[in-house]
Amino acid sequence: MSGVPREKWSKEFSRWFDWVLEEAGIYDYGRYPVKGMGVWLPYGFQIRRRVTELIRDILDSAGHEEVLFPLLIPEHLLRKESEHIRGFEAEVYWVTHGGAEPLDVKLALRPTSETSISYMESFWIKSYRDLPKKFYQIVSIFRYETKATRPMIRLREVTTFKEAHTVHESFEDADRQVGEAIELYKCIFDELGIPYLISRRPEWDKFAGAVYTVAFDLVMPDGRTLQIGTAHHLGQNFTIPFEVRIQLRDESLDYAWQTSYGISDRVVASLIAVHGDDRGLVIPPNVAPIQVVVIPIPVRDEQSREKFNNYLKKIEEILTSNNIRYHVDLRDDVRPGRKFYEWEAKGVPVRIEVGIREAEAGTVVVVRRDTLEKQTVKLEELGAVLKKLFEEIRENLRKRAWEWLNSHVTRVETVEEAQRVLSEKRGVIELPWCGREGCGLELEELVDAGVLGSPLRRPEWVKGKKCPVCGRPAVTSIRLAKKY
Ligand code: 5CA
Ligand code: ZN
Repeated sequence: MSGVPREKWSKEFSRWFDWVLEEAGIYDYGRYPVKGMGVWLPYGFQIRRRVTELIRDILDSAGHEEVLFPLLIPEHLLRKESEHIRGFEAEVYWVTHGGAEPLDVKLALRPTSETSISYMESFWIKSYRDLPKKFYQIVSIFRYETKATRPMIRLREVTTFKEAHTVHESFEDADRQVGEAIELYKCIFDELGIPYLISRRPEWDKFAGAVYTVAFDLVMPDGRTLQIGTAHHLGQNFTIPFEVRIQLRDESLDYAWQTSYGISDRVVASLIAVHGDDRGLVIPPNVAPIQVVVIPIPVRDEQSREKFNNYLKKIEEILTSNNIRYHVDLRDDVRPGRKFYEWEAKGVPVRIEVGIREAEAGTVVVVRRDTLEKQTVKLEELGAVLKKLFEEIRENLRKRAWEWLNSHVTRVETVEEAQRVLSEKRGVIELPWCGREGCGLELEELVDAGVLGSPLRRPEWVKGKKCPVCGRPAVTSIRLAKKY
C-alpha cells in the first residue's frame, strides 16, 4: 500500500522517533539541561497548535468552558484527599523558597488540578441548578517521573496537559459524563487518525482518587502500548474533603459528584508515531502546518524564466483561493532532490513539482507523501484534485493505523500462548479472566507484562471460557501488554 518501507520505524522505533523529532524540527529534547523537559520548535509548535485547536473546538462544542488555574498548589490543598496525595507524593516538585526566604506554606507545582479546582468549586457551586459544570484547561503540569523519561511520551514537564474537570448532581450523571468523555476522545483521535483500544483499568491501577478509570491505549510501532488518555469517575472523593456541597432537587444537601479526563503531549507523539515511515513524518492534511509544498525545478534559460515565474504565481493563486496552507521552496542553493528529502521528513502531505515543461503544458506533478504516488494534473483541476487527495490521504492513514492496531491485538486462551505472542510481536493480548485481582496480578508475573484492563462491555468470545490462572469461568477478558 505505502511505497515507503517501515523497517526503521518498527524495528528501531526509539531511534526513529528521536531522529524524526530532530530532522523534522519538531522538538529539541535532551539538550535542555533539565531532565524530562524539551523545547517545542517552530514546526512542531505549529502541529501542536493545530492539535490543541482541534481539542478546544471539540470540547467547547460539547459545552466545556476553558479556565486557567494557578500553577502553584499549597501543600494543605494537595494533601486534603488522602488517596490522591498517596498516589502523587513521590512525583511532586515543591517550591520551598521565595528568594532566600523559606516559605511558610510549601507550594506544589501542580501534578494535576483536582485539588485546586475542587477548592474553588466549593465557592462557586451551590445548587443542582448550576450543574453539570464542565471546565477544562490546557497547561503545563509537573511530575517527577522515575521511569525512563522520553520526549513527549514521559515528560517531567508535561506542556500540553488538557485536563477537564466536571461536576454533577448524581453518581449517574457523572457516570454518563465519563461516557461523554469517551465519545469526545474518540472524536479527537478519529480526527487525527489515531487508533485506540478502550479499557476499564483494573482496581489496582486506577487514577489516585478515582472510583474507576477508563483508558485509551495505542500500540506503538515497536509493539509496546502507550496510554494516550484517561477518564475518571471521581465519585465524591474530592467533593467531601473540599466541601463542594449542593442543594439537590428535593432541597436536601449533598456533596456533588465529579469526573476528570486528561490527554497530553502524547497525542502529538502518537500522531507522529502511528503515521510515520522510514522517510519521516506523514502528517494528516487537516493538522499539517503546510499542506502542500511547491518545488520549482530550476529554469536555466533566461528567456523562459519570466514565463515560469508567472506560472508559479498562478499556482499560488489557486492554492490561496482554495484556502490551502502552502509553501513555495525557492531556495536556490539547495537542489530539488534535497528539498524532496527534507519536506518528506517533515511529513508535508502533498508535494507539487513544477518545471518549465509543466509550465508549457499547463500542468503540475502532484506527489502524495503517504504512498509517493505521482500524477500529472491540469492547472484548472488542481484545486479539486488537492481537496480530494487530502481526504484520500487522511482516510488512507487512518485505515493503515487501524489495521496496524488490529493486527497487534491477539486473543489467546493460555499463558504459554500469551508468552509466545508477546515475545514474537508484542502488541496486546486478550485472555479470558475470572475478574479477580489475584489472578490479574499473577498473569502480570506469568507473562511478564502489564494489565491494561478489560473492555467496557463483556466480550462475547469469553463465553464458556475459563480463567487461565484459577480455572473459574471467565466473566470478561483481560488485556496485557508491554507498556510504555
Ligand atoms: N487528573 C487526571 C485527569 S486530567 C489525570 O491526571 N489523569 S492521568 O494521570 O491519567 O493523566 C492523563 C493523561 O496524561 C494520561 O492518560 C497520559 O496520556 C498523560 N500523561 C500522564 N503523565 C504523563 C507524562 N509524564 N508525560 C506525558 N504524558 C503524560
Ligand atoms: Zn482467575
